[in-house]
Formats: sequence, structure tokens, C-alpha cells
Amino acid sequence: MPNGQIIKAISGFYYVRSSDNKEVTQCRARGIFKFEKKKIKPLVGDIVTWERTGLDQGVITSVQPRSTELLRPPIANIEQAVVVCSLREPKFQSLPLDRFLVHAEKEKLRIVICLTKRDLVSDPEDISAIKEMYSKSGYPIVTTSIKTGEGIAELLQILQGETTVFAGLSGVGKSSLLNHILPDSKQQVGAVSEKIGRGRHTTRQVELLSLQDGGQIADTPGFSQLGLQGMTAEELTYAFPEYHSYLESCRFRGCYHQNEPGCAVKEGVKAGELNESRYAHYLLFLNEIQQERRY
Ligand SMILES: Nc1nc2c(ncn2[C@@H]2O[C@H](COP(=O)(O)OP(=O)(O)OP(=O)(O)O)[C@@H](O)[C@H]2O)c(=O)[nH]1
Ligand SMILES: [Zn+2]
Repeated sequence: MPNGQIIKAISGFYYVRSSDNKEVTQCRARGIFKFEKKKIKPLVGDIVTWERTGLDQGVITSVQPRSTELLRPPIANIEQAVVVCSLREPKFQSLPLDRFLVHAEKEKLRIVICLTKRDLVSDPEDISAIKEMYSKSGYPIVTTSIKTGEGIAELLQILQGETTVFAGLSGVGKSSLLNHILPDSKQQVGAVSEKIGRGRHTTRQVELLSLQDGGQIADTPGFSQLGLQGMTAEELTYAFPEYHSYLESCRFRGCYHQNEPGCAVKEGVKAGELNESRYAHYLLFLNEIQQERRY
């Protein structure tokens, strides 16, 4: 039975790209699919088996278990998130960046930070300061400009062989990057309103696009809702990778690095080893989670 991956879904039709010859066949899904006794609907990104029912038609017969499953956009088997943040227009903001990073950690994705609009920055110190803020987290950081082409080759290398979703606030340049990487894609690029410095939202159906040298990109930004619903405080402690090596030294097991005495993370922040702004955001997110549990 042929194997393949769903790359697009439109009103009950699934477009399955064959793993052998990369041809795309329009398929229906017949019957109900289950894993672990849960009924599921096929998603873009699902690895499936299918049977041919006509010259250019087929039917999906089984869906493989998923390695990851994002809800917004609904897409399966994404491996990597490029979290996009502009350096200017809109100006760099670490709070939304940290929120996106926490979301990507929660989904267990490999993470890369992409700082866009490098051409609008005159003082390289501004970029060094941001890199310093994230140095302990270990996230790779790539700095790009679609005007000068800086960082695009590096970004392409990061995308090679991976299935990646781009995430970030409106107007930071996600569509522009995708356009640059996929010259024939039909992405909509909205102009940032100069007055408010914010881009308008453009919504599209999610689709997995193939890259020339292998790998694929979801053409719709991920995690657009920025609440931390459903996340536990414990999960949050793991969503800051720079705290992992400190956990063991905290006096209490399961320390939330909040008001506990003998907290190694708090001491690390005080000693200047851990970034203060990241820690402030950690406490803010922890507070949100604790408030939500209370009511
Ligand atoms: N100077 C400069 N402008 C850029 C760069 N990348 C994107 N822009 C501009 O930033 C604006 C917003 O870019 P988009 O690609 O639409 O941003 P987006 O993140 O896709 O926004 P949404 O679709 O709203 O989520 C556009 O006017 C782009 O031309 C860059 O590297 N340098
Ligand atoms: Zn602690």
C-alpha cells in the first residue's frame, strides 16, 4: 500500500504526497481512524497509507501516530519552530518572544530564534545585547534581512531536511522570509501601518511546502493564541532550558524558583549568571498559570 504525507486539506479532500515519487494525489478519508482508542481526523502533516481508487484519486486507509500535534494551525509532525522577532518596525520585544519560546518548548519542538530587519539596525551593539540575553538558553540565533539577503543562506541551512513552522507577532516579517525562501509561493505580505507599527493579519489555509534541498515549511504561522492555557507550572520550569542545570542545586525538589528558600535559579539571577529579564518573564508566566489554576 502506498505511503505518503498529507500536505494540504481542503473541504474533506486530503492531498497526499507519495513518499516514493513525490506525486500528489487527492484523497478522501473513509471510516474512522483511531490511536490509543481516541478517534482522530487526519491532519496536514500526517503520515498515511492510502489506496488508489482512480487515475488521480485515492482513499486514506490508515494514519500513523504523530510525533507532535499543533492546534493552531492544526498540523501534525512538525519538528522545528523558527520563532521570528523583528529588530525594528516593530521594535524588538523580548516578552512576546519569550512567550513564543515557551509555546514552542511546550510542543517539544526544536527551536531557532530569527531576528529580522537587520538592515534597519545601525548599532550592532543592539544585536549583541539580544544575543547575550539568550546565550544561556542555547537557542541558535540567526539575524536576517530580506533587503540585503543577510542570514538567508544560514536560515536555509537550518531548514534543510526539517519540517518547520514559523511563529511570531504580526508584522515581524514571517511572510517576507517565506517569500524569499520560496520564490514561487503565493504568500500575502501586508504593509506595516507606519503609525501603529503593526502588521495586519492575513489568514490562509495551512499547507506544507517543499524546499528545494529537502525539508518542508508550514506556510501558515503557528501558535497565534498566546495564552498559556493548559500548561502546568512544572512544564514551565522545563520551558526555560537555561534553568535545567540549576534545578539539581535548588534546595527543594520541584522548586518553582519563586519564593522557595535556597533556590539556585534565583541565586543565579542575582549573581548575574542568568538573565534578569528572562527570569522576570518566567515569573510573570508562572503567575499567570497559578492564577488560572486558582479560579
Ligand atoms: N526593512 C525591512 N523590512 C522588512 C524585512 N522583512 C519584512 N519587512 C517588511 O515588514 C512588513 C511586514 O512583513 P510581513 O512579512 O508581512 O510580516 P508577517 O510577520 O508575515 O506579518 P503577518 O502576516 O501580519 O503575520 C512588510 O512591509 C515587509 O516589507 C526586512 O528584512 N527588512
Ligand atoms: Zn529553584
